[in-house]
Amino acid sequence: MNTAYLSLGSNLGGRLEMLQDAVRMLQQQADLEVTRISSIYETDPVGYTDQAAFLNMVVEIKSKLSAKEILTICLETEQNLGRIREFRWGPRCIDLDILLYNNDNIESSKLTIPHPRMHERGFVLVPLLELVADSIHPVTGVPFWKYEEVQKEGVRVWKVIAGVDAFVHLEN
Ligand code: X6L
Ligand code: MG
Ligand code: MG
Repeated sequence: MNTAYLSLGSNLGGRLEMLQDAVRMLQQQADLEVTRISSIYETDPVGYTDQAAFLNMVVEIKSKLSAKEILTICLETEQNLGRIREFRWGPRCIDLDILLYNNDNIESSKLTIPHPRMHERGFVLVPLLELVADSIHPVTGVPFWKYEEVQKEGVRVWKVIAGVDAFVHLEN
């Protein structure tokens, strides 16, 4: 069994519903279980800053699938939720990125894991730290908690959720 961490983000449409629908779609996949979720954070946009604030969260999944197969599921989930890629770093109704896959270091044309800049991005790191505070970055060897200093600015807790089941059943 493999453990992976996915970063989810939305800044278009019903942001919370987008995150919920994405987690529901992941949960409905055979051979994949969403085991834990972080709190939901509202985060200032980075990269291209002239866009609406995001909701971001991180989920833990357990699966027998390969990282490549998980990537396909992430892209299909984005498609099913109607993602249209207008321009690089622009607004999106849903984004799913693979952050970690076990302690593997994967470098292929389509996939780089660990996500190369995750430890520089507060909107990724802060929710991830809720789930992996004691783990060590597979490439740098630095414990994740040591990155916490980096970028907590522009990252605010928006909603704390009791668990995966509470989240997928949460009414708005
Ligand atoms: C200089 C140049 C500094 C580029 C930062 C950072 C670019 C992040 C792209 C950067 C740079 C990204 C989200 C977001 C995006 C998100 C929030 C990206 C890709 N996605 N901002 N910006 N949440 N808050 O999910 O991550 S675009
Ligand atoms: Mg992203
Ligand atoms: Mg992405």
